[in-house]
Amino acid sequence: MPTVKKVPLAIEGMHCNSCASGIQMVLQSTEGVVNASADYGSKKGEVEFDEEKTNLDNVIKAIEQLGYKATPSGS
Ligand SMILES: [Cu+2]
Repeated sequence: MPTVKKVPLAIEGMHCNSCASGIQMVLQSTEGVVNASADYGSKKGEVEFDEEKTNLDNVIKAIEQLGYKATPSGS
């Protein structure tokens, strides 16, 4: 049974809407990620991933490889 976890993210370093859609695209093509979104205006994002296939560290690393900084946000 898949265990999907949803984590809100605070994302630093985005400077336009295409940054946000770039992050979104890369996350969505990352193994184990079920759904992802990023929003330039609010500097926030959200990722849903299958805990059996990946983990939050991998998701954050994928964002860092693009040159942005992501931290899980409380709400
Ligand atoms: Cu940009």
